[in-house]
Amino acid sequence: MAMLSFEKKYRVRGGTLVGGDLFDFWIGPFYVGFFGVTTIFFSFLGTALILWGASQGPTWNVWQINIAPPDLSYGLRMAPLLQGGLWQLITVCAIGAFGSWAAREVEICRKLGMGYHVPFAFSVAILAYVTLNVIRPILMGGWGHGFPYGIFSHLDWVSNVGYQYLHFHYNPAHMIAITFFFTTALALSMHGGLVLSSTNPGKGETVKTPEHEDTYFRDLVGYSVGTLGIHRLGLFLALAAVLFSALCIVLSGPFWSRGWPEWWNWWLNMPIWNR
Ligand code: UQ2
Repeated sequence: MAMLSFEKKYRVRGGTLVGGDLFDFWIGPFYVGFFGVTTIFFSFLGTALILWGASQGPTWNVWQINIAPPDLSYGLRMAPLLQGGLWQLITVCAIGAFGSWAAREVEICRKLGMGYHVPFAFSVAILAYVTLNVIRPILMGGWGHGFPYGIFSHLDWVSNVGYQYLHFHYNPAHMIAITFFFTTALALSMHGGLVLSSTNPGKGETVKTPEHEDTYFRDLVGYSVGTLGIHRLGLFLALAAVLFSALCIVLSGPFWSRGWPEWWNWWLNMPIWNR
């Protein structure tokens, strides 16, 4: 079915989570919905707060603009606007915007009668952000443990927190997360390469079928995960990478406050090494 006539067919009332059909309409190609309105609201307010914060700061250099969380002495209380309160409001706007976007994705899934895989995947990304700037700071007793909003400042934060645990690459959950990220890249490059190789055959050749794709990998490694399977595998690998990333940082501080190399002492202390 041609795209334009399909859009006409699916643009029907219903599937909304709140507000009935109050915002149940499209603007050009975009579905609005209640959560489209709240997405716009939170993202505009959050961006305005960032710009106002930058206007109060020492620089307009985009690399150096920084909106920092409150000092640790504020604990989990509200801080004055220019002492981290701005960071707190921007964090609320960010969560409001991300959550609204996820809810809007759910409404579109419901309209189309599709599965919720996309909002589910996006929710895992939101969880990673919330782990860094809400869950871990609460477990550590201070908003000052959140990361600052700025291009270089957030990189410095990552570096400093890494050194705080002496050598972050010894964090076992970090090791697993990296392995999943690399495997995601491997799987996506294999999939992208395979699909393009079968849909862009040489001049004069016909476009190849999924059977060719299966046969290629059966010839090469004795196994094909299949055309649906590769997408299940990709989603699993990507979500596992993000979940282990969230785990590795929430472990650091709330559940392990020494250097990560020291964690491996359980291995050195195993009784089997006694001769
Ligand atoms: C595959 C298949 C695809 C693919 C790919 C494979 C026809 C178009 C890439 C091959 C994947 C395998 C063998 C699994 C690799 C496992 C890991 C952990 C990277 O069989 O079906 O669909 O794109």
